[in-house]
Amino acid sequence: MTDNHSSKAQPDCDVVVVGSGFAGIYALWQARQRGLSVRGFERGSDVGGTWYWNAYPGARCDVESYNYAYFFNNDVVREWNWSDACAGQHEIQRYLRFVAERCEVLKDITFNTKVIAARYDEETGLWSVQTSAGETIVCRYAVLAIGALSDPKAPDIKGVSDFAGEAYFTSSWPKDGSVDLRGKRVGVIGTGSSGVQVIPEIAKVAAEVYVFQRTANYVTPTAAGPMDPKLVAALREDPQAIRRAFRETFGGHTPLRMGDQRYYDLDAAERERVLQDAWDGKYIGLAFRDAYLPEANAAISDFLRQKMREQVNDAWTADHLVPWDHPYGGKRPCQSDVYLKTFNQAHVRLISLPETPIEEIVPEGIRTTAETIALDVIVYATGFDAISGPVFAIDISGVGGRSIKDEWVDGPLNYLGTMVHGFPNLFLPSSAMSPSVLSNMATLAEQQVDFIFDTIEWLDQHGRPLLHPLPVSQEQWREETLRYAQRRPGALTTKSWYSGANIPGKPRVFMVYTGGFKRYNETCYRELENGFPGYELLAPPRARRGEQVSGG
Ligand code: NA7
Repeated sequence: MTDNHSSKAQPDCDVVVVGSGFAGIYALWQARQRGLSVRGFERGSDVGGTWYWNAYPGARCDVESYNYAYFFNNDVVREWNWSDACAGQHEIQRYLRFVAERCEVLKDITFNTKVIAARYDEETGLWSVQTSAGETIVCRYAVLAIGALSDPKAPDIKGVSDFAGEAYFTSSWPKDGSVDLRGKRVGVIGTGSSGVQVIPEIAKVAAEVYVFQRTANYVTPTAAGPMDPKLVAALREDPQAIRRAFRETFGGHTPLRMGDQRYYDLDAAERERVLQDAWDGKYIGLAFRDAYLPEANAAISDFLRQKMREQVNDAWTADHLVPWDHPYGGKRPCQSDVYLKTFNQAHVRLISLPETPIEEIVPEGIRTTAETIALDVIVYATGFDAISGPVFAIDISGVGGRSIKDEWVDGPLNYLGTMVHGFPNLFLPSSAMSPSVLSNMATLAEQQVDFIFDTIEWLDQHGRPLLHPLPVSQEQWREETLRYAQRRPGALTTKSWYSGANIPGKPRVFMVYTGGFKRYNETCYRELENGFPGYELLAPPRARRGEQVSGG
């Protein structure tokens, strides 16, 4: 039952889940498992979240399929066959559809519907969630499983709308097969993971390709390829053991390969051999056990620059494709076996924007300070307003009508990456200050959703109080996040989307908790086991005492 009245004393359902990516699908399933009534909303026409929208040619996950998957359900693990060790976008989206069907959550999702606002009502202690279809749903708990990379960054370039040709964004690539780049002159702006993946695909069919690069990125070999049958068998044997084991690790997964020697235990020749082995074995970022130490990181960065240069024939192009401004890991490294070699083709040209910046996009193409490049198509691979952007895309107001935008004017502030002071019973999985994009997002989705629904169950068993973190817990959590970031080479010195530096005017706050998955998980559950000492429990408002919704 729904209407447009936002101050109802009784909820329409227990939980609203926004988004149907990894976290959203699992949240819908968890709600049903725990006997809660739930409504899901998804702006796309199918499940998948990030893996629904980023349907550009070449899109692929840089985490191995074996790790980047659900483990909560043995049947799902045993029935699904990954065709690739690092699955592509189509396969991951099909997988998420399969899980949603298998777990019977599709019936709870309203597709093609954006959630535009979520307002907390202090009288009732309930949330009113408003959709683009004009519906308002009142609920006890709101779970915004809206992802970290779901709010595309607007291209901050003059004249974008003046271009007379076709324009596409990697972040919302048409899914109907209508894009035909054969024989066309194509300009690509952006050389992050999306650019690095899409450029070789475009070069296969386009007549001319111009790559507009502002910052070069590290590009390492991909682990894509056939799945190892032995690994598949091991996965299926005891999925729950794997699930438990992942939560005991630093990154929420067990890399298939990693170096077992320490940089400091080796001499120069041994280090070179270890680096070469790691390059050949496709685990260069984890070449040493102490790869996180600055000197080991510098050795990896230098080695990578050399390996990258070797793949490019033209000296000027090679020089410019190599990153000099940040250490390995300062920005998200890219993976591709073919990207750099693509520049050896005569019809592919690198435009280095630090030397010849884009002045403006004009009807016939892109004008830099040096020339006007005529184009039929522009592809924007310009990234996202990451992590906090998706939160701001919804008009969220809490206690006293305070908007989350105002609360986060100096950068995101929350506790354990899931809850914000002044926004009781609102949960933000995959948001700021969680292991997020620097961990295995699939494991994180399961862990955060488990923690959220364990919290909800606890609240329901304790008289349904309202829960939000104490301000001091948020401050301490932000400090802890910063403390760990300081230990990470390049984290605080690199202009990356991890710290909001890709968005003009965005506060520079490192938004990812890098204390490790194990520590994160333990901290969450310590709160729950001790009755939430880092939070404030508010008595349930009189208006909704005794209300019964579950099981709808
Ligand atoms: P990224 O990694 O944020 O990359 C965006 C790219 O676009 C990056 O090279 C930017 O250069 C470039 N960019 C952005 N705005 C402009 C303008 N105005 N002019 C020129 N170049 C621009 O996004 P992706 O989609 O590639 O990857 C996102 C994540 O998805 C990735 O990290 C993986 O985790 C998966 P910059 O570096 O800012 O100088």
